[in-house]
Amino acid sequence: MRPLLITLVACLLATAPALAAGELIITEIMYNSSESTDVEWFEIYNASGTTLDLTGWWVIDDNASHTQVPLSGTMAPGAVMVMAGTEALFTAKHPGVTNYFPACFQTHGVEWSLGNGGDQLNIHDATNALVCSVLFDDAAPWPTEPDGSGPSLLLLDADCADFSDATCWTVGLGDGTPGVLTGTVADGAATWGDVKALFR
Ligand SMILES: [Ca+2]
Ligand SMILES: [Ca+2]
Repeated sequence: MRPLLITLVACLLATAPALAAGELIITEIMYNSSESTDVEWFEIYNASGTTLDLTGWWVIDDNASHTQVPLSGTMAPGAVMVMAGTEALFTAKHPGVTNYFPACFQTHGVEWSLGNGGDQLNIHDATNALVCSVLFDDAAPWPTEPDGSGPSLLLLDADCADFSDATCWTVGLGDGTPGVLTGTVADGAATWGDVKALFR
């Protein structure tokens, strides 16, 4: 192997590969719950097949001047995590759910919330690269039941090319299933194929 090629290969091995699209995805969004004060949250899923170190990663809504709210910790392959709007409201409604981030988007720095008329969620990695984006709406072709009737917005097609495509989303179960995929898969050992089968 020539020295230049050896150097190139060494560099590739030493550099963590960039996350491809669809490898960390938002799987459920509660933007307008049935309460008079919304109990907001969203759920993310590590579909990358590798453990992700979320140090330095952050999320923001559709307003770039809003506070960048940090993700944190690591996520094993298949792991699911929730970010709540307000911890007290979230834990009061979902007392059994413990896999949520310490930072909450309605109470970390300058408050922002998920608009009841549609909004955007953007997850960035530690290099500020955009790794997941969902632009959702409360009107057709988006499901309208999540707009205050109780259910969440639930990802239907995990292979979606564009997660802002309304056809990728459906109406969630009950008051949502924060922290577990469709309320049945909480097992980090589940394969991506298992999960995809559940979505179908
Ligand atoms: Ca809201
Ligand atoms: Ca869920």
